[in-house]
Amino acid sequence: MTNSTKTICPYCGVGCGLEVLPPAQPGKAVNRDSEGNPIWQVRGDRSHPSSKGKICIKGGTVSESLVKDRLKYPMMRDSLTDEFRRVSWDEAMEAIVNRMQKVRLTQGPDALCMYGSGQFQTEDYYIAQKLFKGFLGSNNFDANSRLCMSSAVAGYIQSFGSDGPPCCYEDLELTDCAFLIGTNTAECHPIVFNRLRLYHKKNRKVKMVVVDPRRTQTAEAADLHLAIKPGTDIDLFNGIAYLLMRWGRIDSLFIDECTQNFPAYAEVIRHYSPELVARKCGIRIQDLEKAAKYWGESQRVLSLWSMGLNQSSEGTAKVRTLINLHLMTGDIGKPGAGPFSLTGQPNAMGGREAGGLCNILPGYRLVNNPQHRAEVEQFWGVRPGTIQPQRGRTAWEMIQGLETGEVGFLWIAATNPAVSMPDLKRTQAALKRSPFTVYQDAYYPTETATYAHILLPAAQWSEKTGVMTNSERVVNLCPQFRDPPGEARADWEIFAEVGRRLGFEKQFSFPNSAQVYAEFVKITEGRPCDSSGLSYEKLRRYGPLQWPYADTWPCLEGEELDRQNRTNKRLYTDFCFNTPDGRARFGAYHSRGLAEPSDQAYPFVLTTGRLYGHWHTQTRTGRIPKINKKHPEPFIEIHPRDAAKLNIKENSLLEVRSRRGKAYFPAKITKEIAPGTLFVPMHWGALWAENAEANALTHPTACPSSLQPELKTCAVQISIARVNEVRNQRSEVVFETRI
Ligand SMILES: Nc1nc2c(c(=O)[nH]1)N[C@H]1C(S)=C(S)[C@@H](COP(=O)(O)OP(=O)(O)OC[C@H]3O[C@@H](n4cnc5c(=O)[nH]c(N)nc54)[C@H](O)[C@@H]3O)O[C@H]1N2
Ligand SMILES: Nc1nc2c(c(=O)[nH]1)N[C@H]1C(S)=C(S)[C@@H](COP(=O)(O)OP(=O)(O)OC[C@H]3O[C@@H](n4cnc5c(=O)[nH]c(N)nc54)[C@H](O)[C@@H]3O)O[C@H]1N2
Ligand code: SF4
Ligand SMILES: [Mo]
Repeated sequence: MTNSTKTICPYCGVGCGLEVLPPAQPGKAVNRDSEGNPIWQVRGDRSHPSSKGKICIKGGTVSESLVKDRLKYPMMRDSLTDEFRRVSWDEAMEAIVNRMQKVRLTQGPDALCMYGSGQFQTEDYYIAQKLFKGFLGSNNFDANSRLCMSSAVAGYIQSFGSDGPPCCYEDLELTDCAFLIGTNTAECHPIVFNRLRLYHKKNRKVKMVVVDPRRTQTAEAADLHLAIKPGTDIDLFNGIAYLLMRWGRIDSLFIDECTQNFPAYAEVIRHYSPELVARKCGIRIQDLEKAAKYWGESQRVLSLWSMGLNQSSEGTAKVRTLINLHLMTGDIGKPGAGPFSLTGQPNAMGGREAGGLCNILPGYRLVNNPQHRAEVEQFWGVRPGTIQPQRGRTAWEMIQGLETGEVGFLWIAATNPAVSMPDLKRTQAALKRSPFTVYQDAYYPTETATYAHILLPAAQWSEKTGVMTNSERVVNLCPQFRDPPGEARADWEIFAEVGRRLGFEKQFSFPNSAQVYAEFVKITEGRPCDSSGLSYEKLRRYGPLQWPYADTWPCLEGEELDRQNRTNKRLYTDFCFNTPDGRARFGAYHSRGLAEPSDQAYPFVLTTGRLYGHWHTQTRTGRIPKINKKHPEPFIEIHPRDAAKLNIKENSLLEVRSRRGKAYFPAKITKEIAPGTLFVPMHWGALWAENAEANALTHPTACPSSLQPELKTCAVQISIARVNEVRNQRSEVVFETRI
């Protein structure tokens, strides 16, 4: 084979290994997309430890998305009603730096905000933290992980003393019982799911339980599907705990030696009798007992979760009540067992390591910890007290800051909030009021570009070299193998140039991304996510490596790999946690339920989520014919009984209203959804369909601890739309505005 490059897939957090080959191969016709552009060939990398050569439709088609509709040059305009004009990088940078300085002077550093993304590479994240938190004195850096993983982060920190998923993918093939909760793994983490399903099929004793209000493809494969009512996860977990306690199926030694706060937890559990729990969750008592029996009788229980838990106004409590079950039965720190959050985006994990949320600092440190701030200040060589002691604005608080005028400068990069934020009409109105918005993306048009004063063209995966960490803490080097289009530049380079132009010449001069990474790993030294032994050179030589990976580890090929395989696959194998006394904490929580339950006026609970082929707001997958063919149109799932009551037929266009807005979707009548519940995919923003935005309906009420909004559910009413009221089809106007 010629010139193949090993990298990982830039879509989901599974982080599958890819091998890419140039479009032209000897003796073969040049590989081209549907428009005739030469495109790189992609296949699974068999040597990758996480995926062993397997990939899904998204990874397999990613190269088709890299050419079309790219933003190539910096663009600028004075007001949102003007046309964009092409400008030089110099002009764009000067405008940005002038504006930042002016806002800092007149409104203070708290008026500066950056909203980034789990689609950054670690180098991008790190330089953005250094710039904002270290040199501008503003903690207002938040990422779309706020909408995604922040409840998992808060749950891990509160239960274990630190962030960090304790498990690895090998556990999928070592467990006796897997609980999949609020995760449609089959569609959203397909290669993780394939590994588990294969093992489950081969081993009849192994149990798989799926907890999801919908009968998803994931649920289809389970031994037991608990179709709980949305928002009743805590009732379920506490109900399982009740039975395990009643049956004496708890690990008293582990509880005594390795945990704290069990008595308060046991006091809460007393209230969750099977009768009550079955009624609240809308499941049969026998099924609840079966789930508890599976958990109690298994030696090794693994739980996997994703947005069904995290995207909730009690997301942290949901995560912690699940972790409680692991603590109560000692199912952690050993092969095949533990609580395992499936990370959404390809490098949301790296973002957490680099401090990429408004409440954290690099190296799994916390903004509100004086010692952590002092350590980072010293490392960056800034005056003590430079890093603000309070957390910055969350993504939603940036929107609120635009409403009040407190935010004077907003920089959005690698995320499309004009589709993905809750309460979209409010979000869009706030973005419209923004005095100055910089939008740094790889594509044009996107919905958020509509609200930008300056567009900066980003080089994306394949066009820059950087590092990404997947769900199981495996760190991967993603080398550049194509040229960026036009004048596009890597995100970290853009941030570093702003740093230099602001006068921090020395601190932001890096000859290449390898040097950025070298600085980043040093700041993780001695921390739970210690990566100080990693470098580009090592990742090139040995391939993907898992953290923790300290600098003190001997550098012996083969032997070293073997050693690392034995020691760092799992966290907490010594049952010593990252709390001051080394003990994990039980969280004692009663359930509160949905922030916006259904009622007479809004009688349905709407849930939102994903489809197998599309990626979020479709900036990439919407441009791939094979994927569009698979999922051509938005839709709303409704149970046949509800449909019959309202005389709704298959494909009837429904008007769906919440307290905040409305949207239109053709009906898909299916028993996969429970009566009283509806489902719409999140993928169709204004560019891809008219009025089919899931987030026109959702609300921003967030978990008080993680500040993650409840994007999963809201209350709605439905009716059949009057004919011709709205067209609901792929929008044709989109590309008229193409640059
Ligand atoms: N194909 C595809 N894969 C992706 C992505 C994508 O866009 N497309 N995005 C990636 C990202 S960033 C993320 S975050 C992940 C998301 O991965 P998932 O979380 O698996 O995906 P979702 O479809 O958002 O939601 C999962 C399930 O939560 C259920 N749910 C809703 N409410 C509740 C509840 O109250 N309790 C429980 N237990 N379940 C509930 C929904 O019915 C849904 O089936 O996927 C990643 N992978
Ligand atoms: N209703 C509802 N809403 C949701 C969710 C839900 O389940 N339901 N899920 C939430 C979750 S979990 C997530 S993660 C968000 C995702 O929401 P978004 O972050 O808005 O989704 P994406 O479409 O992935 O946007 C990523 C953008 O980054 C650009 N990009 C890709 N690579 C690069 C790069 O290297 N540099 C730069 N600068 N740009 C790049 C892409 O072109 C794209 O425009 O949506 C959230 N919103
Ligand atoms: S499972 Fe995720 S990482 Fe793997 S190929 Fe599919 S989208 Fe990419
Ligand atoms: Mo996500």
